[in-house]
Amino acid sequence: MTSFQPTPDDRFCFGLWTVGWQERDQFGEATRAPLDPVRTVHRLAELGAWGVTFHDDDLLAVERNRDAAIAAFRKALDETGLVVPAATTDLFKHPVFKDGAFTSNDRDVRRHAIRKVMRNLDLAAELGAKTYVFWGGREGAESDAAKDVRVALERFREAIDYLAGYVKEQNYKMRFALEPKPNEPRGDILLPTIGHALGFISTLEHHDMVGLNPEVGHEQMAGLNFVHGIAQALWQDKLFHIDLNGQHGPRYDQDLVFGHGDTKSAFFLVDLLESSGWDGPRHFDYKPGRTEDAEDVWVSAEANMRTYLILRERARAFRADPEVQEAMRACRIDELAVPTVAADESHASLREEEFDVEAARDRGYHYSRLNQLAVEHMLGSR
Ligand SMILES: [Mn+2]
Repeated sequence: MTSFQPTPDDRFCFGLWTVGWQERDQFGEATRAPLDPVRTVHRLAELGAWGVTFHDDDLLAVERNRDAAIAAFRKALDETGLVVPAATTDLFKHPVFKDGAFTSNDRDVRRHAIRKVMRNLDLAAELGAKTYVFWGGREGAESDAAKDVRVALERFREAIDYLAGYVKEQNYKMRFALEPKPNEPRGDILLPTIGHALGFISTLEHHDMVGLNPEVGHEQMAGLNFVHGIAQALWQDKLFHIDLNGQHGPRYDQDLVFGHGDTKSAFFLVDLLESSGWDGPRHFDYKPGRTEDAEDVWVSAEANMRTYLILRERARAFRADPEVQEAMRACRIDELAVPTVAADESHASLREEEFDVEAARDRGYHYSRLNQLAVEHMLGSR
């Protein structure tokens, strides 16, 4: 029996803002005290995590002097061996960003936002971050009259290209990952889904170094299939990073523990990541519940990793089961990998081919059996 004990080889990492979340919401004040990032680094290392990520302002949770905070954070990283695979900028908390950062109607705010990112890019590069995440939480609107969306997208493009140019000029070995979200905190956020973001990236001058950081709950808030979104991002070589968490369908952003929302989708997500050979970090972007105390926070952190490991073991068992393999062949999954038209085939050969439509109409695909096998493996009954 596997112990489901995480190790650094599993490449699990957490944002400082996840376990450090004090649980302020629209209706109530914080239920937990601020958490010292130094303590977070040590606790995550003890739990078997591999890395830690941060927003520029997260480092100042307890120590308000930036240089002192960075020095203490570095020391904790050195002591534990935890790495910093990614970092990001807080462009949403301060009231100055109330109309957005890169797309605020106020030009001075847009310039301030770009400066704030550049400053943290330097720190992220120093700490060895390979990915820089952009979540445009305030880039959006509540009124379609108040924002010229075409122009806002042009400013968004300008900012990302400008910053990508900066990274290239500084020779930082870093790529950008855009994080789509449909709404919250804005009524409507720009680049709301994986598909919108992929379309946007194709317009960039520096599109080669810009990909995605999709989050489970963000796509599910829009009623979309996260596994399909990740599959398309992988197919387009644009999955640069991933935010794992849980969500119960279209509603407010829940940021539950990974697997504590739509567990079946989580099973197929792990199956996809593992079977595709994706070698990026397994990054958790969740929030411990409002009901949880200072110790419960670490129980919930561990739960993310355990759930991933359990689902990984279940997904591997699913793939390895001869009955599943036989069921997949019966579903003709392998046939989808055969090009529809052969490379050397003439147009006439396809046009003139005889085909018995009536016989094909009656052929079943036998998906129920395969789906049930997946459910049984997921539930541990096989
Ligand atoms: Mn979220």
